[in-house]
Amino acid sequence: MPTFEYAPAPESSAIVDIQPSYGLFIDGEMVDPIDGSRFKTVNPATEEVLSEVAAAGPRDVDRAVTAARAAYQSTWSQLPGRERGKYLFRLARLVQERARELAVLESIDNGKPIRESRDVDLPLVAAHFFYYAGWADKLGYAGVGPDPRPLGVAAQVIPWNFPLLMLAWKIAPALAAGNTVVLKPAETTPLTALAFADICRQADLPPGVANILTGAGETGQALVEHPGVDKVAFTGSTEVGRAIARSVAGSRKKVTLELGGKAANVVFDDAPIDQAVEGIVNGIFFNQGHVCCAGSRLLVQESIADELLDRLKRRLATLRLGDPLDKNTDIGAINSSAQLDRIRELSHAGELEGAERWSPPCDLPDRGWWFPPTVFTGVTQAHRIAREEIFGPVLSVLTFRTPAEALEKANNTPYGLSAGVWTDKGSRILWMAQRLRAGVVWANTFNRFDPTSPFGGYKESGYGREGGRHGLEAYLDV
Ligand code: TAP
Repeated sequence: MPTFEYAPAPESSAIVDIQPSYGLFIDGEMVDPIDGSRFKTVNPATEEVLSEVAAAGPRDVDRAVTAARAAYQSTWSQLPGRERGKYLFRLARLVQERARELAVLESIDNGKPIRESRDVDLPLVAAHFFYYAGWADKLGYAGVGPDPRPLGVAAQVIPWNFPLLMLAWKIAPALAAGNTVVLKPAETTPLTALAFADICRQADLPPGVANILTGAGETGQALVEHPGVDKVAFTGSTEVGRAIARSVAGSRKKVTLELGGKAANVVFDDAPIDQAVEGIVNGIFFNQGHVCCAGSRLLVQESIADELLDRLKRRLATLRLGDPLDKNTDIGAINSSAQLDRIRELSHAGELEGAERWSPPCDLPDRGWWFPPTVFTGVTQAHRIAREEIFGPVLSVLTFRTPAEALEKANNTPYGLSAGVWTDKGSRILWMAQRLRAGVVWANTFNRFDPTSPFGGYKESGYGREGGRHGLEAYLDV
């Protein structure tokens, strides 16, 4: 097969203006942290320091929660829904207007390819604000009673894999429902949340309605444990989710947890193979596999396994890894050296346990944090790489003979966030979908998101739903 060389097509970073340092966004203003602590945020593709960002301490958390409470009582909860909706529409339009700048900033701070931040993350961010803007004056029709009330102040903690998109998933429904928020972005990806703070000012959002506190895990902990908080919304690892659930147990706080996953992507022998190969690639190599609902376990029917793996490997050899700002790039940088260590450690465990490791020929850049697309075959259900979330571009392949065996293997996981089914038969899709213990089941596609669709997990993948009208319920007193 001929291979084509691409000339580099770098997106310019001139559109972003990264400040040498940032404060905290509290009560509509950027302020310095009380104890003056700061940390660095780094470009994972180059290891260059991008900026120094404030680390919020307990007193800053208190200031932010107090500001959110005051804004809740004096303005936000008093505004008619249609007025709140106007602000949300304004935020949505400003996100769209500044989409290119935000996409470049996201790729620089996170390492994800510009193609993805530009074509997936940013359109979905705007879509979430538009969608929930439309709900703000229709809460009585959300199916949770005729006159639902907001909860108050929401503490929101998000991870680094989709920084601005997770912010949108959290802030848009909370504000539409009449709550005010204090949000903590992940330590390694604070910059787009800080750009969003600027958008809140541009939109003239009343001070204190949305507050952004940068910081590490301790800031998140102080925020979710603050007694002035009415609602906790967390997306991140199962381990931290458990600690949060324990810390708020017995309090009046309402909690939603969106945690990890180990999704099965199940390919039957009657599946359209080329489409399935694209779905497998999108399922696990999109966003470097830093996706909670990634299709990290491929379950393929034994009779087509050899052919499917052949085609998959040929396809993987065409993926381009490198500069996240190059529009040709398919696989960007791993977000942090800590995450790279974890991916390496689990991949090494896969080899030690006897699975066969394969990657296409792939030059890794000298600087930055990178991991090539990797496939493990000969994986059994007992292997760590079949059970633990790797959160990287690593696919574990298992085979099955019958639908019942596929189902049994797919459900044999402590997680339950998502799953995929590839088959020509509608009846089989329905049979599988009814039996798979997963919050989202994709049929002949994978990793599709829409603000109208609820998303969330079973078992160790957490509880509560985000997205759709179900996502409103989590922010309403019902
Ligand atoms: P975590 O280490 O859990 O971090 C998530 C967020 O919680 C970060 O902002 C983190 O701050 C903060 N945090 C850390 N310790 C905390 C504590 N004790 N109390 C309160 N907040 C605390 O996860 P991660 O490594 O960033 O993200 C990867 C995980 O998130 C994966 O397991 C993935 O599956 C899951 N995830 C799930 C979903 C959904 S929707 N289910 C979506 C995306 C990611 P620092 O960044 O400073 O550590």
